[in-house]
Amino acid sequence: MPQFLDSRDADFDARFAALLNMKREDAPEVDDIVAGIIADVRDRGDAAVIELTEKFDRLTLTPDTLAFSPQEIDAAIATVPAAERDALELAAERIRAYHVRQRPEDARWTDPEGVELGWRWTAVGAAGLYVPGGLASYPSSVLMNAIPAQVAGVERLVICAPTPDGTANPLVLLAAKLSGIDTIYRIGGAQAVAAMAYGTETIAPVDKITGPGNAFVAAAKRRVFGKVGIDMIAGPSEILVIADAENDPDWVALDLLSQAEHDEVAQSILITDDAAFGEAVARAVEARLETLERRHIAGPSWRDYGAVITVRDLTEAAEFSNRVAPEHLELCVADTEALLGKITHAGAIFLGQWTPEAIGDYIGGPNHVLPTARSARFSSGLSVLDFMKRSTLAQMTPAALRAIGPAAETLAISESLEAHGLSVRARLDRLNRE
Ligand code: HSO
Ligand code: ZN
Repeated sequence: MPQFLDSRDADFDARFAALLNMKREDAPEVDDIVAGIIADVRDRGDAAVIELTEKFDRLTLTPDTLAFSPQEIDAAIATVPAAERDALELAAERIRAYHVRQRPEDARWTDPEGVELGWRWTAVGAAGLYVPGGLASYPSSVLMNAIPAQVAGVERLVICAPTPDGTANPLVLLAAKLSGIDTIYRIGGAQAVAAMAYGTETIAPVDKITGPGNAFVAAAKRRVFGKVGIDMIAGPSEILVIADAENDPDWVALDLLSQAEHDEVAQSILITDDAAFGEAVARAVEARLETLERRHIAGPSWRDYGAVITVRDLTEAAEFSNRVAPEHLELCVADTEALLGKITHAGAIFLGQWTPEAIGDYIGGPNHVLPTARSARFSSGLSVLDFMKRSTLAQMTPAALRAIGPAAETLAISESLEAHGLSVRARLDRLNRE
């Protein structure tokens, strides 16, 4: 059974706080091992990567076979059934169209003192995308990471995707091809992250590494941060549904289960203003759990971390949702716009009962790489901007320097930075002589 909370209950505040602070991730202590792997790859390059791949993935590679050949990629892609190919192509198109709109504008203006100011955006030079092997090897995540990079204008885009025992996922290769990936290396783990960050004889280093991975990959990304940029470290998935009684309990149950099935420590929460509806949803979840293929994952997630919260009204629902700051938020209410106006923290918001969260995972257009573990309070999902950076621009004229230069000189003197002050004064003196 999930937890049932009611905002009218005396112990509500304490129980809600406990729900917020629930520890769902038990990060294993892998940092020392990862440090060793990174040092080894930095020292010995390809040789280390090849040895570690043999050890962890039981796959024997040479520098020439670290990457898939174009023939191997095409042969694998040819096995993808037409329906899946079409679906992936539609997804890629829609994700691209959405992300094109995120391209930022440069700006340039002249202020009242005559100073020309502005900024301009440029793309990261090279990006590396990590794709996990095994259960969480999602083609949709390849699109979600690679397309924003491509739209940003990243020139070189590579993937590292481990192929334990040599088995590659053809859909991952197709997704890579659809999103403009240049090279796919069949390596994984901390060794792949180290190779992308520091480079080897065969693998050219990149400037930014994104994509999900296991504890080793996460620890490696943390360690190479600074040498390269990284995206956020993704935690287990979360969904919060705010629903009134005018919903089909089975639909809401399935939406809750759609994230519960990702991970035994995923969290699904329902907030409703109708207690009987909440109970109906909980019953529908139990009924679905009897046959769901992934019931061994979704069941524990729902029972250990799931919650049904009854509130007095939708204003209260928004308030509690904001405190959770969920990765995914569904607003299944009659007046979605009114409720949306009260929402301040959520990674991705799905409006109305015809918008299951799974649409956002695959085909809607917005990104599915989103802030977890309440980090939607201060961060956003992956976007084109994550693969770009902004240079500021300033251009003075003699008149502008006369107007604002003396204040710079004053501040420089007050900070005891003489050369700073003199760099301004030398120019002002020349103007005064002319
Ligand atoms: N909901 C997951 C992403 C995903 N779902 C991939 C299906 N495939 C994390 O936001
Ligand atoms: Zn999902």
